Amino acid sequence: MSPTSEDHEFRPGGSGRNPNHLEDKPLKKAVVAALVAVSVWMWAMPARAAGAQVVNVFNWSEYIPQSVLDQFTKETGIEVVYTTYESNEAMFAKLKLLGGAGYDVVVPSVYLVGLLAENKLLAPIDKKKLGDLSMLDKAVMGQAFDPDNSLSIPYMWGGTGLVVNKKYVDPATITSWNDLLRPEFKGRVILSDDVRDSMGVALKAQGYSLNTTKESEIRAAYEWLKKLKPSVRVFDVTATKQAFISEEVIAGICWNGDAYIAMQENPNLVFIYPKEGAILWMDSFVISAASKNVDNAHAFIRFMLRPEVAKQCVEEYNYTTPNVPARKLLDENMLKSRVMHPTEADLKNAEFTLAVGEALPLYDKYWEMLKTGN
Ligand code: N2P
Repeated sequence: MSPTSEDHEFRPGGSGRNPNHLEDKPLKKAVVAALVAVSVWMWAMPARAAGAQVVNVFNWSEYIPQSVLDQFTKETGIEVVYTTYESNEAMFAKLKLLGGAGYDVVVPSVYLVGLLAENKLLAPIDKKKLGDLSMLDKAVMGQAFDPDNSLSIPYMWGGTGLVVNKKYVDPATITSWNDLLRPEFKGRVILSDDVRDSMGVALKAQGYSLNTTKESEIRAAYEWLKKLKPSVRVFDVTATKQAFISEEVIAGICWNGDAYIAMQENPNLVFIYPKEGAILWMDSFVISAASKNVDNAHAFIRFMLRPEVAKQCVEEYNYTTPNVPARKLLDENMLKSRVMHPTEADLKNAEFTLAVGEALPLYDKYWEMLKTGN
């Protein structure tokens, strides 16, 4: 996918202040720092072939190129049995049902790592088997949910923002999540079929933290989404790019990697980080407690950490890698893209999606009420 100059068209939001945005400060500060200062070390480490010949990888769809999986098999002789999911919740339900059996490597968002661990679904990661980890941005390592990274190794992070089609609206007038409610978008809005993303948008739109545990605020998010629902054409995460490219939808929420790709295909699309703050997430490699191929799982993660491999994943899916030397290998257009690499100002008021503990069932309850029309 080769970037065009349109990729750089970008509309940051305003500078509204949100008193609730600081909960995730360490991780957010970290990634901002990471984007600003890129170090220069080089790293390369061959993956080690292991005895058994298979690794079962359970991952988000469209997140690791087939060519990367093939290269791993070619080098190690380990076959990758690859299955995908479309949401953290679907992945969690499946792991819980099976006690993690049949899976070796999984790639949850960080807000799920604690829950997976509490449910005894994670095996410890032996960092010695991963070799040198210094290529990973220190800023995103050692976060509160896994202080010594003994359970999770960062893979990719990204942001959820607004996409609008400038054929139908002047993007200069779009600065807020609340702009989704504008009458000209009626019937042409796409929302993420992802509970924390869409509830997060509704919380941010009203100036709340997207990690709130207060029922009154979670309920207010549901009410906001209910108001928006007549405008919504589709809730989706797999066909989002296509819906924007074909102009079936003209406004909505979108992961930045998908937005970057859609913008190459349809130059009328514009990506905006709303002034109330974008939604950030980070996905990490973990090993299933029931893994029967623990050495192969480590070999796979180790392979994925090679800068040359991480670079291929970024080039294909356009999210941000915590692998510092991999960033140095990227095409200049990608490095300059504020869709892929937001500035500190773009991330003003942004928050990482973190665990909400016992409030999670409340999110699920209101999300189900919304989807079923109650
Ligand atoms: C890419 C998956 C993005 C993961 N298709 C969002 N956490």
